[in-house]
Amino acid sequence: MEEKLRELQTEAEAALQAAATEQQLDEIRARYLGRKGAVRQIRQSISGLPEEERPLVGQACNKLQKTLEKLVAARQDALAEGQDDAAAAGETLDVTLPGRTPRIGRKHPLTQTLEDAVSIFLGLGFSVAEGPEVENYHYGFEALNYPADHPAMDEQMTFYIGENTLLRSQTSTVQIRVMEGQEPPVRVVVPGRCFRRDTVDATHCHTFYQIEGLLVDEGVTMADLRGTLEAFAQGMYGEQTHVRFRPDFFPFTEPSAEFALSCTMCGGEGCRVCSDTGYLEIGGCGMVDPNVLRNVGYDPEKYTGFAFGFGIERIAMLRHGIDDIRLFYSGDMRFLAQF
Ligand code: 2NL
Repeated sequence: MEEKLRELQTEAEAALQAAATEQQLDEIRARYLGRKGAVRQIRQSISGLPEEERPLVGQACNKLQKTLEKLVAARQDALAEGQDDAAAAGETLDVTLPGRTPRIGRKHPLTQTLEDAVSIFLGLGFSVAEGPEVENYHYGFEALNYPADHPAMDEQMTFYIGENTLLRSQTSTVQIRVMEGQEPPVRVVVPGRCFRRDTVDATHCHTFYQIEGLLVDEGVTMADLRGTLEAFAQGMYGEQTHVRFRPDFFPFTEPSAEFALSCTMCGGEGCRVCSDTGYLEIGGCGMVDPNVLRNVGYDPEKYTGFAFGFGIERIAMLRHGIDDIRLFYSGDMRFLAQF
């Protein structure tokens, strides 16, 4: 029996020495020291031994159990220490490695152009107003002097969320809110996102950015309008730029004009960008219709005003030579990283 105990010890020592993980160590512990382990089995066989051998074998079992418990604990410490070392080795900082350059973001090209445009108007004495993208019929159309049967109000052109709730198709809704809230003089520009049920192509998108301007005071004329737009055009594209007005129609201005700029690419000579016309159509403008002034409680006999509106995408496309509006909304970093 003593022989057997010695063999067991030798075998257990070898197994412990070979244990490489906590899990293996647990298995070995169970095999020798567990409830069904080898030491326990020997203890259970003691009752079958001759009377005089029993105490000796019992003592030997106790000794073996203690020895193995110590060896298991020692091995456990060794393994834990080894794991700490391995973890520490993984965290080593190699200061000779080249650094990782963080990618620096930038403003979207539309944001850049929008901010530059706003900044020109701030320089001309305008302030900035903003308002909701979800509007109602009153601000979207009624206050702007749209007749009840105007096609722009049709579901074919405007996104409706409810009977009386729609996505604004221009930012004029905000100018109405500004005028309702104060007396003249009013001098605001309103940048913002607008929505129209347009089919998406190289020059149209259902979601786009606009800037509209509004100035109402005593004695305001169309010459003030023209001078303002020319100052903007020259600030954006250079001193050589000039403005062309042509008659147009909008429900909210009378008279109304389309405004174009001398071509920013060819200077008016004629090129592909201006389709050989020498001009680029940019937006619309006019003198605020007396009905609109009356709708917000202003006296059209006392006050006159001008207003204009244009898309930011077109301004940015001309600035950077971009020929497809969809690129702005593609999220393609190869495009965006150029600006
Ligand atoms: C265009 C034309 C325009 C206006 C916007 C306006 C606003 C009020 C009163 C009168 Cl509250 N007018 N805005 C006037 C003329 C043209 O936009 O082609 N936009 C892209």
